[in-house]
Amino acid sequence: MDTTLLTQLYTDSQSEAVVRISRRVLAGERLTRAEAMTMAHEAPLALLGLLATTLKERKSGRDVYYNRNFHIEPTNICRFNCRFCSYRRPATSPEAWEYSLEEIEQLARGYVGSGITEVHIVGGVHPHHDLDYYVEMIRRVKAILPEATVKAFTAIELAYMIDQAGLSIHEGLTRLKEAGMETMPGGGAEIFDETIRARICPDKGSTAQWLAVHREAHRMGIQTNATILYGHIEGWEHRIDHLDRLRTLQDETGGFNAFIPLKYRNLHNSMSEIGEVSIVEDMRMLALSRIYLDNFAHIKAYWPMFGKDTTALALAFGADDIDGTIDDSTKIYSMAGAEDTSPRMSVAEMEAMVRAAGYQPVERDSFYNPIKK
Ligand code: V47
Repeated sequence: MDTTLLTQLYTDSQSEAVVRISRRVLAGERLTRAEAMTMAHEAPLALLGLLATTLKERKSGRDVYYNRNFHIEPTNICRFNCRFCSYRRPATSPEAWEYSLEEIEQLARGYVGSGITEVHIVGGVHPHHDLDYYVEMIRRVKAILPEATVKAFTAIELAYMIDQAGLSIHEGLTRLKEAGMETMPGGGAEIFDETIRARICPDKGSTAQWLAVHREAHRMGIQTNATILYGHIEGWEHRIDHLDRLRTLQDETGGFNAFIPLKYRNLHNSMSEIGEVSIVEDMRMLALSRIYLDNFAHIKAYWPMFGKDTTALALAFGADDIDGTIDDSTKIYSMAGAEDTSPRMSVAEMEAMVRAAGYQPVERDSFYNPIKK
C-alpha cells in the first residue's frame, strides 16, 4: 500500500503513536509488545484491516487457501477438565464416546477415492490409551488413505502419551512419525500466560510442555500449527504475550505453518457466564495476529468455530486460509455453540466465499502447496 495514502487518510484523526506505528508496519518492521498494545487499544478497526490486508497480500498475493479434509475425534473422554471445554464427558456419561481402532478404520474407509488430502485427528486425552494405541491408529489410517496427510494430536495429547510411555519427546515423536504422522495441529495452546492458564485449565499440560513438543517437532522436520484461545478472561496483554512467545519460537525453528486464533464459544461449559466477545473483537484479534506474527506465512480463519459469515469477513482482516470441507466430522465447536451444527462446506461454496471477498481460491495440501487440478 502507498504509505502516503494511508497516512493522509489517518494522520488527522489518529494519535501520533498510531500513525508512527502504522508507518513501521508498512515499512515491514517488527512491532514491539508495547506498540502492539497501543494498536490493540487505539487503532480504528478499518486501519487494522488495511494494515493486515497489506501484509497478507505481500505474503500470498490474491490467493486464499482451503483444503479437502475431515476430522477423526477418537474420544471425548479426557483426563483433563478444562473449564472452557463443552466437549468432554466423564467416561460414565451416556454422551461419552470412544471409537475402537476398527471403527476408526471404518471412518477412514468412507473417504477412499474422495479427493481428501488431510485427516485431522484430535480428541480427549484418554486416561487409558497408550502410545502403542495411537501409533497403531495412525498406521491404520495411513494404510487406508495413503495419499492423505495425517495431521495428528495436539501437543498436550502428545506430551501425555509420550510421558506415559516413559520416552523422551524426541523418541515418542519418532515413533509417531514412523507410523505416518506428518504434521501436527495447533490445539492445546489455549493461553500461554501461566496465571490465566491456571484459571481456565488448571490440570492441563503446561505452556512449557506445549512449546517443548512443538520445538522438538520442528527440529525433526515436522511442521505444526499454533492456536490461541481468546475472548474469555484474558486481556490484550495476555494475547500479545502469547503471540510474542510464538514469534520467538518461530524465529528459532521456522517450523510453524499457520496461526489460528480460536474464539472462545460459551455454550454448556463451566465458564458460560463469561459470554462471547463481539465480531469486532474477532477482527481486531485476527488483524493484530497478522501484524505481530511477521514470521508466520499463514493466518487461518477457522470457519467451523467462527461461522461462515465471520470467516468471510476475516478475509478483509489478514486471514489467507479458511480451513477445509470438514464434512460434518468435528463436534468440538458445535457442542460449544458455533452456528453450524453439522459443519460441512463444498469446494464450490468455499471458492464462492473467497471470490466474494475479492480473492482467488487455491486448494492446498497440508503444507500449502497448491493442488493441481
Ligand atoms: O485446544 C475447546 C479449542 C482446540 C472451546 O491446527 C474451544 O489446523 C472455543 O486446535 N470455544 C482444539 N474453542 C482445536 C484445534 C484446531 C482446530 C482447527 C484447526 C486446527 C489446526 C486446530 O479447540 C482446543 C481449544 O483451544 N476449544 N473448547 C470452546 N468452548
